[in-house]
Amino acid sequence: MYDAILARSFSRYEQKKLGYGALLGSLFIAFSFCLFFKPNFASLPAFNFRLSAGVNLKMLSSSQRAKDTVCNTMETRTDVCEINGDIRIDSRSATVFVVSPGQEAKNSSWTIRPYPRKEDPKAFKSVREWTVKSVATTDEVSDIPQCNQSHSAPAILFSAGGYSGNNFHDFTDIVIPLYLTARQFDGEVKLLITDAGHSWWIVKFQKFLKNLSRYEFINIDKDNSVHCFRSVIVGLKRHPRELMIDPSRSPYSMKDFRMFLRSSYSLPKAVAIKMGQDDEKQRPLLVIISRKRTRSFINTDEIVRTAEEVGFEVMVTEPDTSMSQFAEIVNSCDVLMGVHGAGLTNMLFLPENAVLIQVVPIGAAWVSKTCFEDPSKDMNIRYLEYKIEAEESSLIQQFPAGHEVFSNPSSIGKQGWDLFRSVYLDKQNVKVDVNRFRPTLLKALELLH
Ligand SMILES: *[C@@H]1O[C@H](CO)[C@@H](O)[C@H](O)[C@H]1NC(C)=O
Ligand SMILES: *[C@@H]1O[C@H](CO)[C@@H](O)[C@H](O)[C@H]1NC(C)=O
Ligand SMILES: CC(=O)N[C@H]1CO[C@H](CO)[C@@H](O)[C@@H]1O
Repeated sequence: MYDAILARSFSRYEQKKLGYGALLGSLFIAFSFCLFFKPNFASLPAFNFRLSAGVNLKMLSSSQRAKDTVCNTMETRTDVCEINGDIRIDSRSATVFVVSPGQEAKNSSWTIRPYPRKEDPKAFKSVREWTVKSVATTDEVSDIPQCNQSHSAPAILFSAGGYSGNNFHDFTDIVIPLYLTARQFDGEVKLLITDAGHSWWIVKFQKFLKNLSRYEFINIDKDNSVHCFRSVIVGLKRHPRELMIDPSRSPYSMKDFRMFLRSSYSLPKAVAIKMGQDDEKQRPLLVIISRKRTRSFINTDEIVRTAEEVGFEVMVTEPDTSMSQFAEIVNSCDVLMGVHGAGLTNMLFLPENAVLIQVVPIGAAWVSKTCFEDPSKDMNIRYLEYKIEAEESSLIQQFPAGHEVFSNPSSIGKQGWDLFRSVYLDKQNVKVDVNRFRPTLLKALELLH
Protein backbone atom coordinates (compact mmCIF):
# COMPACT_ATOMS: atom_id res chain seq x y z
CA MET A 1 0.00 0.00 0.00
CA TYR A 2 2.87 2.31 0.90
CA ASP A 3 4.35 2.01 -2.54
CA ALA A 4 1.03 2.37 -4.25
CA ILE A 5 0.57 5.57 -2.35
CA LEU A 6 3.94 6.93 -3.35
CA ALA A 7 3.23 6.13 -6.95
CA ARG A 8 -0.20 7.64 -6.88
CA SER A 9 1.06 10.84 -5.40
CA PHE A 10 3.45 11.35 -8.25
CA SER A 11 1.66 11.84 -11.52
CA ARG A 12 3.41 11.95 -14.85
CA TYR A 13 2.55 15.56 -15.27
CA GLU A 14 4.20 16.52 -12.04
CA GLN A 15 7.24 14.46 -12.84
CA LYS A 16 7.79 16.41 -16.03
CA LYS A 17 7.20 19.67 -14.34
CA LEU A 18 9.58 19.01 -11.52
CA GLY A 19 12.40 17.22 -13.25
CA TYR A 20 13.19 14.37 -11.00
CA GLY A 21 16.95 14.68 -11.23
CA ALA A 22 16.81 18.16 -9.85
CA LEU A 23 14.79 16.85 -6.95
CA LEU A 24 17.20 14.17 -5.97
CA GLY A 25 20.08 16.54 -6.42
CA SER A 26 18.60 19.22 -4.30
CA LEU A 27 18.85 18.55 -0.64
CA PHE A 28 16.88 21.67 0.03
CA ILE A 29 13.84 20.46 -1.80
CA ALA A 30 13.92 16.98 -0.36
CA PHE A 31 14.49 18.44 3.05
CA SER A 32 11.67 20.93 2.90
CA PHE A 33 8.90 19.14 1.14
CA CYS A 34 9.07 15.41 1.49
CA LEU A 35 8.36 15.12 -2.17
CA PHE A 36 7.29 11.54 -2.07
CA PHE A 37 4.30 12.67 -0.20
CA LYS A 38 3.88 16.22 -1.22
CA PRO A 39 4.47 16.48 -4.90
CA ASN A 40 2.48 19.57 -5.71
CA PHE A 41 4.50 22.17 -7.51
CA ALA A 42 2.40 24.99 -6.14
CA SER A 43 3.84 24.41 -2.72
CA LEU A 44 7.28 25.70 -3.59
CA PRO A 45 7.76 28.72 -1.35
CA ALA A 46 7.96 31.46 -3.96
CA PHE A 47 4.73 30.36 -5.59
CA ASN A 48 3.15 29.64 -2.34
CA PHE A 49 3.68 33.10 -1.03
CA ARG A 50 1.71 34.66 -3.85
CA LEU A 51 -0.89 32.01 -3.72
CA SER A 52 -1.61 32.45 -0.07
CA ALA A 53 -1.51 36.21 -0.25
CA GLY A 54 -4.39 36.01 -2.72
CA VAL A 55 -6.30 33.55 -0.62
CA ASN A 56 -5.66 35.64 2.41
CA LEU A 57 -7.49 38.65 1.03
CA LYS A 58 -10.48 36.57 0.12
CA MET A 59 -10.44 34.95 3.47
CA LEU A 60 -10.34 38.18 5.39
CA SER A 61 -13.29 39.59 3.58
CA SER A 62 -15.31 36.43 4.09
CA SER A 63 -14.45 36.11 7.74
CA GLN A 64 -15.63 39.66 8.27
CA ARG A 65 -18.97 38.73 6.83
CA ALA A 66 -19.40 35.71 9.04
CA LYS A 67 -18.33 37.00 12.39
CA ASP A 68 -17.97 33.82 14.33
CA THR A 69 -16.62 31.71 11.53
CA VAL A 70 -12.91 31.91 10.90
CA CYS A 71 -11.69 29.76 8.07
CA ASN A 72 -7.96 29.70 7.65
CA THR A 73 -7.04 28.63 4.16
CA MET A 74 -3.54 30.10 4.25
CA GLU A 75 -1.67 27.12 5.62
CA THR A 76 0.31 25.10 3.11
CA ARG A 77 -1.10 21.74 4.05
CA THR A 78 -4.43 22.23 5.78
CA ASP A 79 -7.65 24.25 5.80
CA VAL A 80 -9.34 24.73 9.15
CA CYS A 81 -12.59 26.49 10.10
CA GLU A 82 -13.17 27.44 13.72
CA ILE A 83 -16.83 28.21 14.30
CA ASN A 84 -18.84 29.47 17.24
CA GLY A 85 -22.59 29.98 17.33
CA ASP A 86 -25.65 28.02 16.28
CA ILE A 87 -24.03 25.19 14.33
CA ARG A 88 -26.01 22.40 12.68
CA ILE A 89 -24.20 19.54 11.05
CA ASP A 90 -26.14 17.65 8.42
CA SER A 91 -24.16 14.67 7.19
CA ARG A 92 -26.60 13.77 4.42
CA SER A 93 -25.69 16.94 2.57
CA ALA A 94 -22.19 17.14 4.13
CA THR A 95 -22.98 20.65 5.28
CA VAL A 96 -22.10 22.53 8.43
CA PHE A 97 -24.73 25.26 8.78
CA VAL A 98 -23.87 28.31 10.83
CA VAL A 99 -27.17 29.96 11.61
CA SER A 100 -27.34 33.66 12.42
CA PRO A 101 -30.45 35.56 13.42
CA GLY A 102 -31.94 38.09 11.02
CA GLN A 103 -30.06 39.34 7.99
CA GLU A 104 -26.61 39.12 9.52
CA ALA A 105 -25.33 36.20 7.51
CA LYS A 106 -24.74 36.88 3.86
CA ASN A 107 -24.51 33.40 2.45
CA SER A 108 -20.78 32.93 2.82
CA SER A 109 -19.60 29.40 2.30
CA TRP A 110 -16.36 27.46 2.33
CA THR A 111 -15.64 23.99 1.10
CA ILE A 112 -13.25 21.93 3.17
CA ARG A 113 -11.83 18.45 2.94
CA PRO A 114 -10.89 17.83 6.54
CA TYR A 115 -7.71 15.83 5.87
CA PRO A 116 -4.52 17.86 6.24
CA ARG A 117 -2.70 17.08 3.01
CA LYS A 118 -4.38 19.58 0.76
CA GLU A 119 -1.43 19.85 -1.62
CA ASP A 120 -2.02 16.28 -2.71
CA PRO A 121 -5.04 15.81 -4.98
CA LYS A 122 -4.62 12.03 -4.96
CA ALA A 123 -5.09 11.90 -1.22
CA PHE A 124 -8.18 14.06 -1.55
CA LYS A 125 -9.88 11.58 -3.85
CA SER A 126 -10.99 9.59 -0.83
CA VAL A 127 -11.81 12.53 1.41
CA ARG A 128 -15.36 13.79 1.62
CA GLU A 129 -15.90 17.44 0.82
CA TRP A 130 -17.81 19.40 3.46
CA THR A 131 -19.39 22.79 3.06
CA VAL A 132 -19.39 25.33 5.86
CA LYS A 133 -22.27 27.65 5.14
CA SER A 134 -23.48 30.77 6.90
CA VAL A 135 -27.23 31.13 6.71
CA ALA A 136 -29.71 33.57 8.23
CA THR A 137 -32.90 32.57 9.97
CA THR A 138 -34.68 34.75 7.46
CA ASP A 139 -33.62 32.37 4.69
CA GLU A 140 -36.12 29.85 3.46
CA VAL A 141 -36.83 27.56 6.36
CA SER A 142 -36.37 24.43 4.26
CA ASP A 143 -32.73 25.31 3.84
CA ILE A 144 -31.91 25.15 7.54
CA PRO A 145 -32.23 21.74 9.15
CA GLN A 146 -33.75 21.23 12.60
CA CYS A 147 -31.60 19.68 15.31
CA ASN A 148 -32.08 16.05 16.23
CA GLN A 149 -29.35 16.05 18.86
CA SER A 150 -27.91 19.04 20.68
CA HIS A 151 -24.51 18.77 22.30
CA SER A 152 -23.00 21.07 24.88
CA ALA A 153 -19.40 19.93 24.32
CA PRO A 154 -17.48 21.33 21.34
CA ALA A 155 -16.68 19.12 18.35
CA ILE A 156 -13.94 18.44 15.84
CA LEU A 157 -14.84 17.15 12.38
CA PHE A 158 -12.05 15.30 10.58
CA SER A 159 -11.52 12.65 7.94
CA ALA A 160 -10.14 9.13 8.39
CA GLY A 161 -9.88 8.71 4.61
CA GLY A 162 -7.02 9.82 2.38
CA TYR A 163 -3.99 7.60 2.83
CA SER A 164 -5.20 6.12 6.10
CA GLY A 165 -4.20 2.50 6.54
CA ASN A 166 -0.58 3.26 5.88
CA ASN A 167 1.05 3.61 9.25
CA PHE A 168 3.19 6.58 8.28
CA HIS A 169 0.19 8.48 6.91
CA ASP A 170 -2.05 7.47 9.80
CA PHE A 171 0.30 9.30 12.11
CA THR A 172 1.62 12.16 10.04
CA ASP A 173 -1.73 13.04 8.43
CA ILE A 174 -4.26 12.20 11.13
CA VAL A 175 -3.06 11.19 14.59
CA ILE A 176 -0.54 13.99 15.20
CA PRO A 177 -2.75 16.71 13.63
CA LEU A 178 -5.68 15.44 15.68
CA TYR A 179 -3.60 15.65 18.82
CA LEU A 180 -2.62 19.23 17.89
CA THR A 181 -6.27 20.15 17.40
CA ALA A 182 -7.94 18.25 20.22
CA ARG A 183 -5.49 18.11 23.12
CA GLN A 184 -6.37 21.62 24.32
CA PHE A 185 -9.88 20.42 25.24
CA ASP A 186 -8.55 17.94 27.76
CA GLY A 187 -11.10 15.29 26.80
CA GLU A 188 -14.07 17.70 26.68
CA VAL A 189 -14.56 17.40 22.95
CA LYS A 190 -16.58 15.21 20.61
CA LEU A 191 -14.89 13.62 17.63
CA LEU A 192 -16.95 13.55 14.43
CA ILE A 193 -15.23 11.24 11.98
CA THR A 194 -15.98 11.33 8.28
CA ASP A 195 -14.74 8.71 5.76
CA ALA A 196 -14.68 6.14 8.54
CA GLY A 197 -17.24 3.87 6.89
CA HIS A 198 -14.55 1.28 7.39
CA SER A 199 -14.62 1.60 11.14
CA TRP A 200 -11.34 -0.34 11.32
CA TRP A 201 -9.55 2.98 11.52
CA ILE A 202 -11.51 3.89 14.62
CA VAL A 203 -10.80 0.44 16.04
CA LYS A 204 -7.10 0.71 15.25
CA PHE A 205 -6.70 4.02 17.06
CA GLN A 206 -9.40 3.51 19.64
CA LYS A 207 -7.14 3.81 22.69
CA PHE A 208 -5.61 7.02 21.44
CA LEU A 209 -9.01 8.47 20.48
CA LYS A 210 -10.49 7.51 23.84
CA ASN A 211 -7.77 9.38 25.62
CA LEU A 212 -8.36 12.49 23.52
CA SER A 213 -12.12 12.54 24.02
CA ARG A 214 -14.22 11.24 26.85
CA TYR A 215 -17.27 10.95 24.60
CA GLU A 216 -18.40 8.32 22.11
CA PHE A 217 -17.00 8.98 18.64
CA ILE A 218 -19.55 9.86 16.02
CA ASN A 219 -19.14 8.08 12.69
CA ILE A 220 -20.80 11.02 11.02
CA ASP A 221 -21.35 9.62 7.52
CA LYS A 222 -23.44 6.80 8.96
CA ASP A 223 -25.56 9.11 11.05
CA ASN A 224 -28.74 10.63 9.69
CA SER A 225 -29.33 12.91 12.64
CA VAL A 226 -28.63 16.60 12.50
CA HIS A 227 -26.09 17.25 15.26
CA CYS A 228 -26.04 20.70 16.80
CA PHE A 229 -23.17 22.36 18.61
CA ARG A 230 -22.12 25.77 19.92
CA SER A 231 -18.48 25.36 18.90
CA VAL A 232 -16.91 23.28 16.12
CA ILE A 233 -13.55 22.95 14.42
CA VAL A 234 -13.75 21.60 10.88
CA GLY A 235 -10.41 20.19 9.73
CA LEU A 236 -7.18 19.52 11.60
CA LYS A 237 -4.28 21.76 12.48
CA ARG A 238 -1.04 20.60 10.98
CA HIS A 239 2.55 21.74 10.93
CA PRO A 240 4.29 21.42 7.58
CA ARG A 241 6.94 18.79 8.28
CA GLU A 242 6.24 15.07 8.50
CA LEU A 243 5.76 13.49 11.94
CA MET A 244 6.60 16.74 13.65
CA ILE A 245 5.16 19.32 15.97
CA ASP A 246 6.64 22.79 15.79
CA PRO A 247 6.81 23.92 19.43
CA SER A 248 6.86 27.57 18.37
CA ARG A 249 3.35 27.13 16.99
CA SER A 250 1.80 24.97 19.64
CA PRO A 251 1.72 24.63 23.41
CA TYR A 252 2.62 20.97 22.85
CA SER A 253 5.79 19.27 21.70
CA MET A 254 6.67 15.87 20.27
CA LYS A 255 7.80 14.96 23.76
CA ASP A 256 4.30 15.68 25.07
CA PHE A 257 2.78 13.78 22.18
CA ARG A 258 4.91 10.72 22.81
CA MET A 259 4.10 10.80 26.50
CA PHE A 260 0.43 11.00 25.62
CA LEU A 261 0.76 8.01 23.28
CA ARG A 262 2.57 5.98 25.90
CA SER A 263 -0.13 6.80 28.38
CA SER A 264 -2.94 5.96 25.93
CA TYR A 265 -1.45 2.55 25.19
CA SER A 266 -0.35 1.99 28.81
CA LEU A 267 3.25 1.57 27.75
CA PRO A 268 5.36 1.15 30.85
CA LYS A 269 8.85 1.98 29.62
CA ALA A 270 9.57 5.72 29.71
CA VAL A 271 13.35 5.55 29.27
CA ALA A 272 15.66 3.09 27.49
CA ILE A 273 18.12 1.02 29.47
CA LYS A 274 21.12 2.90 30.81
CA MET A 275 23.94 0.42 30.75
CA GLY A 276 26.55 0.38 33.45
CA GLN A 277 23.94 1.81 35.77
CA ASP A 278 20.95 -0.54 35.58
CA ASP A 279 21.26 -4.22 36.37
CA GLU A 280 24.62 -5.33 34.95
CA LYS A 281 23.31 -8.67 33.80
CA GLN A 282 20.52 -7.25 31.68
CA ARG A 283 21.15 -7.08 27.97
CA PRO A 284 19.60 -4.26 25.93
CA LEU A 285 16.80 -5.40 23.64
CA LEU A 286 17.13 -4.93 19.87
CA VAL A 287 13.91 -5.30 17.89
CA ILE A 288 14.26 -5.93 14.17
CA ILE A 289 11.25 -5.02 12.06
CA SER A 290 11.08 -7.48 9.21
CA ARG A 291 9.23 -6.80 6.02
CA LYS A 292 7.91 -9.67 3.93
CA ARG A 293 7.27 -8.48 0.42
CA THR A 294 9.71 -5.73 -0.43
CA ARG A 295 12.81 -4.30 1.13
CA SER A 296 13.14 -7.32 3.34
CA PHE A 297 16.28 -8.66 5.01
CA ILE A 298 17.65 -11.69 3.18
CA ASN A 299 19.96 -12.78 6.00
CA THR A 300 17.94 -12.07 9.14
CA ASP A 301 19.50 -15.03 10.99
CA GLU A 302 23.00 -13.74 10.40
CA ILE A 303 22.03 -10.26 11.59
CA VAL A 304 20.49 -11.75 14.71
CA ARG A 305 23.62 -13.79 15.48
CA THR A 306 25.88 -10.78 15.05
CA ALA A 307 23.71 -8.60 17.26
CA GLU A 308 23.72 -11.29 19.94
CA GLU A 309 27.52 -11.56 19.75
CA VAL A 310 27.78 -7.82 20.19
CA GLY A 311 25.68 -8.04 23.36
CA PHE A 312 22.04 -7.56 22.46
CA GLU A 313 19.04 -9.61 23.19
CA VAL A 314 17.27 -9.78 19.82
CA MET A 315 13.68 -10.06 18.73
CA VAL A 316 12.46 -10.18 15.13
CA THR A 317 8.93 -9.03 14.52
CA GLU A 318 6.51 -7.92 11.86
CA PRO A 319 4.05 -5.10 12.41
CA ASP A 320 1.05 -7.23 11.51
CA THR A 321 -0.43 -7.65 14.97
CA SER A 322 -2.78 -5.13 16.51
CA MET A 323 -1.54 -1.63 17.01
CA SER A 324 -1.52 -1.97 20.81
CA GLN A 325 0.45 -5.20 20.76
CA PHE A 326 3.01 -3.83 18.41
CA ALA A 327 3.27 -0.64 20.41
CA GLU A 328 4.10 -2.77 23.46
CA ILE A 329 6.83 -4.65 21.62
CA VAL A 330 8.44 -1.47 20.34
CA ASN A 331 8.16 0.23 23.69
CA SER A 332 9.93 -2.66 25.39
CA CYS A 333 13.02 -2.31 23.23
CA ASP A 334 16.11 -0.15 23.50
CA VAL A 335 17.12 -0.29 19.85
CA LEU A 336 14.71 -0.48 16.91
CA MET A 337 16.06 -1.49 13.53
CA GLY A 338 14.48 -1.82 10.10
CA VAL A 339 14.79 -1.12 6.40
CA HIS A 340 13.25 2.19 5.33
CA GLY A 341 9.45 1.82 5.27
CA ALA A 342 6.23 2.77 7.00
CA GLY A 343 6.89 0.26 9.80
CA LEU A 344 9.57 2.58 11.18
CA THR A 345 6.79 4.99 12.15
CA ASN A 346 6.52 2.79 15.23
CA MET A 347 9.56 4.62 16.56
CA LEU A 348 6.94 6.91 18.10
CA PHE A 349 6.44 4.24 20.78
CA LEU A 350 10.11 3.99 21.68
CA PRO A 351 11.14 5.04 25.17
CA GLU A 352 13.25 8.18 25.60
CA ASN A 353 16.94 7.80 24.71
CA ALA A 354 16.30 4.69 22.63
CA VAL A 355 18.20 4.17 19.39
CA LEU A 356 16.71 3.89 15.90
CA ILE A 357 18.78 2.20 13.19
CA GLN A 358 17.41 2.92 9.73
CA VAL A 359 18.80 0.67 7.03
CA VAL A 360 18.80 2.72 3.85
CA PRO A 361 18.50 0.80 0.58
CA ILE A 362 20.09 1.99 -2.67
CA GLY A 363 18.23 5.05 -3.99
CA ALA A 364 16.26 5.78 -0.81
CA ALA A 365 18.56 8.29 0.87
CA TRP A 366 16.50 11.43 0.75
CA VAL A 367 13.15 9.87 1.54
CA SER A 368 14.76 8.13 4.50
CA LYS A 369 16.01 11.45 5.77
CA THR A 370 12.75 13.32 5.38
CA CYS A 371 10.43 10.68 6.72
CA PHE A 372 12.35 9.27 9.67
CA GLU A 373 15.74 10.83 10.30
CA ASP A 374 14.52 14.42 10.57
CA PRO A 375 11.47 13.57 12.71
CA SER A 376 13.62 11.49 15.09
CA LYS A 377 15.46 14.65 16.16
CA ASP A 378 12.53 16.03 18.13
CA MET A 379 11.71 12.71 19.71
CA ASN A 380 14.69 12.30 21.99
CA ILE A 381 15.70 9.23 20.01
CA ARG A 382 19.28 8.61 18.94
CA TYR A 383 19.36 8.08 15.21
CA LEU A 384 21.80 5.80 13.40
CA GLU A 385 21.81 4.97 9.77
CA TYR A 386 23.24 2.13 7.77
CA LYS A 387 23.47 2.90 4.06
CA ILE A 388 23.91 -0.31 2.15
CA GLU A 389 26.44 -0.80 -0.65
CA ALA A 390 25.64 -2.24 -4.08
CA GLU A 391 26.90 -5.67 -2.98
CA GLU A 392 24.34 -5.77 -0.19
CA SER A 393 21.43 -5.06 -2.49
CA SER A 394 19.49 -7.70 -4.39
CA LEU A 395 19.71 -5.30 -7.33
CA ILE A 396 23.23 -6.63 -7.91
CA GLN A 397 21.62 -9.74 -9.39
CA GLN A 398 19.77 -7.66 -11.96
CA PHE A 399 22.28 -4.99 -12.87
CA PRO A 400 26.07 -5.15 -13.33
CA ALA A 401 28.19 -3.48 -10.64
CA GLY A 402 28.90 0.10 -11.69
CA HIS A 403 25.55 0.39 -13.47
CA GLU A 404 23.93 3.78 -13.06
CA VAL A 405 21.24 2.12 -10.94
CA PHE A 406 23.93 2.14 -8.25
CA SER A 407 26.06 5.11 -9.20
CA ASN A 408 23.35 7.55 -10.14
CA PRO A 409 19.82 6.82 -8.90
CA SER A 410 18.67 10.25 -10.05
CA SER A 411 19.22 9.21 -13.67
CA ILE A 412 16.68 6.42 -13.08
CA GLY A 413 14.38 8.97 -11.51
CA LYS A 414 14.55 11.03 -14.69
CA GLN A 415 13.10 8.12 -16.61
CA GLY A 416 9.93 8.24 -14.57
CA TRP A 417 8.56 7.63 -11.14
CA ASP A 418 7.06 4.23 -11.95
CA LEU A 419 10.43 2.89 -12.96
CA PHE A 420 12.14 4.44 -9.96
CA ARG A 421 9.63 2.93 -7.60
CA SER A 422 9.73 -0.45 -9.17
CA VAL A 423 13.54 -0.63 -9.17
CA TYR A 424 14.34 0.74 -5.74
CA LEU A 425 11.27 0.26 -3.60
CA ASP A 426 9.43 -2.77 -4.96
CA LYS A 427 12.22 -5.01 -6.19
CA GLN A 428 14.99 -4.46 -3.73
CA ASN A 429 15.90 -6.67 -0.80
CA VAL A 430 18.80 -6.29 1.55
CA LYS A 431 21.57 -8.69 2.52
CA VAL A 432 23.44 -6.89 5.24
CA ASP A 433 27.21 -7.38 5.27
CA VAL A 434 27.41 -8.12 8.97
CA ASN A 435 31.09 -7.23 9.23
CA ARG A 436 30.43 -3.84 7.77
CA PHE A 437 27.33 -3.48 9.92
CA ARG A 438 28.94 -4.50 13.22
CA PRO A 439 30.32 -1.00 14.01
CA THR A 440 26.78 0.41 13.76
CA LEU A 441 25.62 -2.13 16.35
CA LEU A 442 28.57 -1.26 18.58
CA LYS A 443 27.74 2.42 18.24
CA ALA A 444 24.16 1.71 19.28
CA LEU A 445 25.45 -0.14 22.32
CA GLU A 446 27.78 2.71 23.17
CA LEU A 447 24.90 5.19 22.98
CA LEU A 448 23.06 3.19 25.62
CA HIS A 449 25.85 3.68 28.12
C1 LIG B 1 -29.06 32.89 0.60
O1 LIG B 1 -29.14 31.90 -0.41
C2 LIG B 1 -30.38 31.29 -0.57
C3 LIG B 1 -30.25 30.22 -1.64
O2 LIG B 1 -29.15 29.41 -1.36
C4 LIG B 1 -31.43 32.34 -0.92
O3 LIG B 1 -32.68 31.75 -1.01
C5 LIG B 1 -31.45 33.42 0.14
O4 LIG B 1 -32.33 34.46 -0.21
C6 LIG B 1 -30.07 34.01 0.34
N1 LIG B 1 -30.07 34.92 1.47
C7 LIG B 1 -29.45 36.11 1.49
C8 LIG B 1 -29.61 36.93 2.74
O5 LIG B 1 -28.82 36.51 0.55
C1 LIG C 1 -34.45 14.55 12.72
O1 LIG C 1 -35.47 15.53 12.85
C2 LIG C 1 -36.26 15.69 11.70
C3 LIG C 1 -37.19 16.88 11.89
O2 LIG C 1 -37.33 17.23 13.22
C4 LIG C 1 -37.03 14.40 11.41
O3 LIG C 1 -37.83 14.53 10.28
C5 LIG C 1 -36.02 13.28 11.23
O4 LIG C 1 -36.66 12.04 11.07
C6 LIG C 1 -35.07 13.20 12.39
N1 LIG C 1 -34.02 12.27 12.06
C7 LIG C 1 -33.57 11.34 12.89
C8 LIG C 1 -32.51 10.43 12.37
O5 LIG C 1 -33.99 11.25 14.01
C1 LIG D 1 -6.42 5.79 30.02
C2 LIG D 1 -5.26 6.71 29.83
O1 LIG D 1 -4.27 6.29 29.35
N1 LIG D 1 -5.41 7.94 30.21
C3 LIG D 1 -4.41 8.96 30.04
C4 LIG D 1 -4.87 9.95 29.05
O2 LIG D 1 -4.05 11.08 28.99
C5 LIG D 1 -3.81 11.73 30.20
C6 LIG D 1 -3.02 12.95 29.92
O3 LIG D 1 -3.92 13.93 29.59
C7 LIG D 1 -3.17 10.79 31.18
O4 LIG D 1 -2.92 11.43 32.39
C8 LIG D 1 -4.08 9.59 31.36
O5 LIG D 1 -3.48 8.67 32.20
